[in-house]
Amino acid sequence: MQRQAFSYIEAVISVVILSSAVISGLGVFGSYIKGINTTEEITRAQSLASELLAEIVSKPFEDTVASEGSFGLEAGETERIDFDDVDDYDTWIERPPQNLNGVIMDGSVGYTRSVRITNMDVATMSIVTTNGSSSVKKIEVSVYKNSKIRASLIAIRTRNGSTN
Ligand SMILES: [Ca+2]
Ligand SMILES: [Ca+2]
Repeated sequence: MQRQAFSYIEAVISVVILSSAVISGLGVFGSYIKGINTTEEITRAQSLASELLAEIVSKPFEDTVASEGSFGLEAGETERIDFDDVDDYDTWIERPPQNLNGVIMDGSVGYTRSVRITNMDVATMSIVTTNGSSSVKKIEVSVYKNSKIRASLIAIRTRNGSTN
């Protein structure tokens, strides 16, 4: 009888140990899946950021119809397809990211693309100056997934067209 009692306790202990092993195993598995998701998000975000950065870098330094030192949107420019110079993209936000025709890009639901254009001091290449006041612009494209930053790419554009 006493032996049976021990067996029962042993069985309970075994079940408890098994349960905790399964739970901790699930925890590790959960972290593993989360890690994969984060890596995929970063890869996707970098791709979305570089695609838009390449588009912006390819544009003229400033609008050809505006006076030198212009910054921001010119008349009639409201959609990305209208943008024809680097600073037109300042404060542009896409949620979710779209192609030039406004079609949501594959696998981009939940992502947000935002752009910041800033004039920089020519000599130091680091001090941000007043809009339209210098010959160097910093282009920064950031991509978020569910409000978490997943990629941020920066390019420097100068008035003469060089990105170096
Ligand atoms: Ca402009
Ligand atoms: Ca423009």
